[in-house]
Amino acid sequence: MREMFDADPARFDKFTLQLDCLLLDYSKNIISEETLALLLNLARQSKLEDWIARMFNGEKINASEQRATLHTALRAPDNASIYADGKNVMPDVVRVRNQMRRFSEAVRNGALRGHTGKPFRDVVNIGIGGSALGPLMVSEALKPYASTQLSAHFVSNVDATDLAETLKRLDPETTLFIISSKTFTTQETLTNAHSARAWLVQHIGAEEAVAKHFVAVSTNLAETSKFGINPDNVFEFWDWVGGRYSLWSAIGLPIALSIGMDNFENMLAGAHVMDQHFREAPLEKNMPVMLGMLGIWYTNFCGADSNAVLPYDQYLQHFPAYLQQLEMESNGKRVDRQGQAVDYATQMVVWGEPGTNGQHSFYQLLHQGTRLIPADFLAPLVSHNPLGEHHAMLLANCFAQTEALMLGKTAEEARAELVAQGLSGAALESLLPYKVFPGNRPTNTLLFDRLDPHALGMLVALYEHKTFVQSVVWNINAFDQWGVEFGKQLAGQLLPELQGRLSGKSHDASTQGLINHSLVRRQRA
Ligand code: G6Q
Repeated sequence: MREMFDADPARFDKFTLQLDCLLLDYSKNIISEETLALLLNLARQSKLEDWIARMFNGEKINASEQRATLHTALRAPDNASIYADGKNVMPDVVRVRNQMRRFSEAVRNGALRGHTGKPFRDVVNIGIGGSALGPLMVSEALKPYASTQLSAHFVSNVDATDLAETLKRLDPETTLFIISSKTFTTQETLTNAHSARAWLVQHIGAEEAVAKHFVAVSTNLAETSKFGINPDNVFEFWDWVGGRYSLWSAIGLPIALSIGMDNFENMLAGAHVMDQHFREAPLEKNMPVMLGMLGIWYTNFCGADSNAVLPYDQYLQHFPAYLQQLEMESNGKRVDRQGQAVDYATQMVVWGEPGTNGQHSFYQLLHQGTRLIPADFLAPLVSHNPLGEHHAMLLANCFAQTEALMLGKTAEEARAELVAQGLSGAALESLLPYKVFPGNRPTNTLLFDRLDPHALGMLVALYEHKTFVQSVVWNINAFDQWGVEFGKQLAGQLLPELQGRLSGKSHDASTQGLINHSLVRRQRA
């Protein structure tokens, strides 16, 4: 890369894309113009343009579940017409958007209150995976826009600690629960929901309180009414919204409650800008296509197996975890669309932490480890907290890291530094190898003006579409999740044995040993 930058002063201009408030600099990648042209040929050969059109047009591209994939409809303007199964989905989308607006405004302005007449102060979202990670990530990211009157909490884990530690600090009279579950059959969510309900009823002393303190977001209206949730308090969504693509639907209700529906809709509008761009821009000017094809380059041509996401923004602290689900659940697949096992690598492991914290821990491996780890650096140009020199320092660190990863430090440069520090002879020679940085480590940099709802919407949609681009090239279905379903199926099987109610099924020696050990030790403990 050093040589390519030296040879071409226009490299930054050639290898950047700008859309609205978002700049993607992909010039610090191990690519030439020829590499890019070849990668785009691969995208064309994979019929990427057709697949993009098929997704936006509501075709059932999620073949193993026989479903359309229309999260893009959730951020389309009210007057759009988008069809799934021959039916325009927009009237339903708009109906639920309006319901979210009415409800969030009434809670926020105190018109809607708890059983004892007090306004709500805390909202607890009970949901897991796609019904939690998106709202959690966005609520944190857009904290500067959040109401100071209403705090959002997220309970996911079936580990009672999650619920108990959350409820410990809350007043039942002013707490609103949102049970978020597409299927409304997920063990963790229903267990937490029942325990939350018991907590509420016990503290308020009235079963009727449930109607005022519980709402649900689900596609399964039969199960929500079985739970006892008033149908007026159920926010619907549809099977063409995948769990990990659902934050734009009523699954985003905790976001709307926290930042208000206007801000929520600004986020939808940002995502829509990215949707239009993805749909219309030629491949060579298309941001999600570029990010996706660079990922293909490192995965399938350079042998990389992990991808770091490094937001230089504390508000984006949950963004890597969110992307982990988005990308790894979507493209962590080994069988292609024809049901054949693939003989090439698919999704990389996604991981990351906010900068600058990561610089003081795992960046060592990025700079001097033996692995190739492409990394995405993200940063806002303006901070919501303009305090002294902080933001300039943050940006300086971000840019300095991508520069150092690209340039490295040659033996000659390291030697000159050591000489300048007064070292010579054997002392210098023995230290020298440790001071050399190979460089040529690839990064993308994504800059946005500030982390506002619009920019965040663009950013999330960018990664959604990047994920789709890669699935097309890998010829896999990004929208099913049989591995997650498998976990759900396993969840209930062992329970009776651990409770000592059943000693049925024979297990492998390890699993049986763990069960036996637990039965004995749990009783003693
Ligand atoms: C998302 C996944 C998964 C799902 C959770 C919760 O794409 O399918 O993370 O969101 O398992 O499922 P429910 O919303 O049905 O409770």
